[in-house]
Amino acid sequence: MIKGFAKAFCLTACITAGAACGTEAPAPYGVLPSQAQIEWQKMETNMFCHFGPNTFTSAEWGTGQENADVFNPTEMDCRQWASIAKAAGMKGIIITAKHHDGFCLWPNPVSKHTVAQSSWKDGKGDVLKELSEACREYGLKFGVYISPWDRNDPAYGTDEYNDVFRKTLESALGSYGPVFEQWFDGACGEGPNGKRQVYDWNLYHETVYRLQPDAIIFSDTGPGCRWIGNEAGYAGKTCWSTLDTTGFAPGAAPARDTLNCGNVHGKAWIPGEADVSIRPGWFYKDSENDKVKSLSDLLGIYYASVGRNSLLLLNVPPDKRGLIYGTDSLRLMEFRSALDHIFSADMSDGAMAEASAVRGGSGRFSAANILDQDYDSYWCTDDDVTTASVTVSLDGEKTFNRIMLQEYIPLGQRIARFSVDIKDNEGNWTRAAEGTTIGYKRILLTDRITTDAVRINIEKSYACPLLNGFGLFLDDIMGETEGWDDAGSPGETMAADEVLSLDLGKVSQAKGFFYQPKKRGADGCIITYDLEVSRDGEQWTRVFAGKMFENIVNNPIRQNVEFGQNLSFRYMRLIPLTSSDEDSYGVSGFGILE
Ligand code: FUL
Repeated sequence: MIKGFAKAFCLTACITAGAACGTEAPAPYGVLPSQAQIEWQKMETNMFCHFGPNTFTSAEWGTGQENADVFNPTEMDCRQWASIAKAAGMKGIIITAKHHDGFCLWPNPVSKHTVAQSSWKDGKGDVLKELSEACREYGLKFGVYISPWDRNDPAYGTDEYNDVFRKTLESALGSYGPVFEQWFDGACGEGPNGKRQVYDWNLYHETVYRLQPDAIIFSDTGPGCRWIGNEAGYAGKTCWSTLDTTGFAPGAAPARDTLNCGNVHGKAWIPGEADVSIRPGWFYKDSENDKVKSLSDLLGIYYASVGRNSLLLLNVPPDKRGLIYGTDSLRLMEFRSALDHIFSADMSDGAMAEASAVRGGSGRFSAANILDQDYDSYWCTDDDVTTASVTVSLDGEKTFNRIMLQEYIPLGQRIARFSVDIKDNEGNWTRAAEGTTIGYKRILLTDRITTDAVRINIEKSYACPLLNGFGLFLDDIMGETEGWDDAGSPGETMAADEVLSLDLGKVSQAKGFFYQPKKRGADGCIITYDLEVSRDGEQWTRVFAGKMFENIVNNPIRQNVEFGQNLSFRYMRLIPLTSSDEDSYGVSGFGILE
């Protein structure tokens, strides 16, 4: 990138203005990120790997009763995962070291349900060892997901379990080198004894920080970073990195909308992390090999996560061989090359920037700083100036449809409203885009624009604004508009106690059924249910009683449920027992699996 011109302009401005280049930097505003959080935010995209017994049983939530021998990858190669992640531009990998089924991918001495009890590699295998080594080899950071909810551990639901879990953390976090992120799932379901656990979060956090002082602790309330409130990978268009957590805890978090947008003036710095799977489910399933997200899905997710002040944690689940499946790997490569293609040509290269106000008139804080490649140089105004604009004169006419802005977050997140104007042929300014928060990074999607000048207007900021990055890009792959939030939710809305019925017209054979809630779980989804079938509509056979759609609330995708054998019937009815919405549930599909 040629941004030297901007630099030269900065120096000239400083000298000609005769300004005091020694002007002091602004004081920090509000709560601030830690150094570890700043480094974490700069990672931008990481890979998630869901791997464990569910990989082999096609479950989303294992029961914990699976035989350890179920886990038997035939060709596991963590170097393949790492090389793919690296080539995809990911900066780290987080592995499900222990999911809700309790199975540990490393020989955890305090568990009897681990790789050591399996016949995989004669009980001598250790996924965490292999993956942490592969990450080191490929220059990636290594992180772990360790679920406190454990459907296997006999102590789960008793005080004793908190200590078992502490030892589990010590074993996983103390044996494999640096861990950049500890992923805590807030889920708190029943253990094998039918009891729920009262989690000792203070103990867990203290244990993580003792062993990994720089680790970012993820949960739906942080403290290191927060769940973005959905498993579809999108942050709010307004996204504060600050959050109020008083009175909340992991698993008892603020409303999803709050997690999605954060709290303005929130008391803690807990930036958003958007997790989403490249497939419908979190674990690998043969049946989803043709449902890997498209390139434009992934680009949409990127803009809605990284482009909205969040980190993207993209799940790419290894298959039964213990390898990343070809389609997923190919899609990641397409994703990377698309991002490289879009973001390597910055239409603001060679531009000049001039601001309506510059702090102390100093070159140190001049507008040109938004055009250089130095993260720590920024434009800012005097303390009492909270509205200002920066005009960027391009090096000739340029065409773009993505506008990227960065706020210098080490001194706090301040900007609450901004707009971007462009100069038309007659020299008039017209509005091209507007937004609320910026944060670490904001990417605005616009129609294709051709112009030679752009003006950024900071319209509301809680303290003098600081911008350190700006870019203009042309995405000729995904199309022009955002589309992301606009998709409707086709389907029906049913009363919560209404039975879903199906008449196949004649007696037919089926190996299972499916239920598909509305997009993004609109109007609620059925969580637990009974399912009955009948040949004549009079005599009914109950196939399932009190069964649960696993993880449907967080990830409201089509649920395929197999009967375990072929059944012949003409009528089928799904009787909802509980729904995520008290009054209703949505349905966009209900049918048989043939
Ligand atoms: C959820 C879990 O219940 C899912 O199975 C998955 O691991 C997802 C990332 O987090 O809370």
